[in-house]
Amino acid sequence: MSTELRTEPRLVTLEGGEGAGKTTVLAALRAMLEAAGERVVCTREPGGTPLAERIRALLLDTGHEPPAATTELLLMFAARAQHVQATIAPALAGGAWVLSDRFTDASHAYQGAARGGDRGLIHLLEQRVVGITPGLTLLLDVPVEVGLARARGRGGVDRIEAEDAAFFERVRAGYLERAVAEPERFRLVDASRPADEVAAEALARLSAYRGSLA
Ligand code: Z5A
Repeated sequence: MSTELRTEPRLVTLEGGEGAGKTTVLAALRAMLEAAGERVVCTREPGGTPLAERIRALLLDTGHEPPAATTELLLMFAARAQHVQATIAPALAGGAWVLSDRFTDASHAYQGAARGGDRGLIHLLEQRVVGITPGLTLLLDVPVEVGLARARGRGGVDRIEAEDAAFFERVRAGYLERAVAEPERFRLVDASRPADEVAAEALARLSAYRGSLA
């Protein structure tokens, strides 16, 4: 499907499966950009605005009727629509960098590849509802068993984290498929290594990318 998305060079996204270390890396990227004198907005999906955070709670809560797959998909995009309009677009317009812990690639990987959702609908929603794509996406890739052990070692499992390993294998394959399809946007980072090495590689990737924009 042809893309009608506008690339936002200062929108940088972190993606990966469970326990890949996105949250940890995000803090290092923010520190690097701020030290270089840039303004940075860190955000996450689903979430990133008060309303979108309420949608996140609905999506991840285990204590109510589980959403149907299409409901889950549409709620992810409802949260994203709000996130783009209320947080991301104003920050970019103001000249900030936006670092987002997950964005639309997550819907392709989780709702598309793993859940078996309608890929055509996901592309359509991306084009009509989101309209933008990151300039750089760091995909923190980690074997499923390693990531799950990290995430579950933290305690407290939400509705999506409770899926089985086969689901997360499909998530990983879905992300890798997207990275192969868009090599100019994605940088693959081997996230099975110690946290400081993962952060160092992510920093080097962002630094090189930022240099290429100058
Ligand atoms: N989801 C979706 O289905 N569709 C969508 O469109 C979107 C999201 C946007 C919430 O995402 C859920 O929503 C997520 C995907 C789905 N569901 N799942 N499952 P989230 O990003 O908020 O939640 P998460 O993926 O569960 O985050 P996470 O497990 O916290 O992953 P992380 O941020 O990549 O990891 P971390 O918090 O930095 O690290 C996890 C633990 O591992 C922590 O104890 C660290 O100290 C440790 N860690 C981190 N790096 C390392 C290394 N390198 N070595 C050893 N230990 C490490």
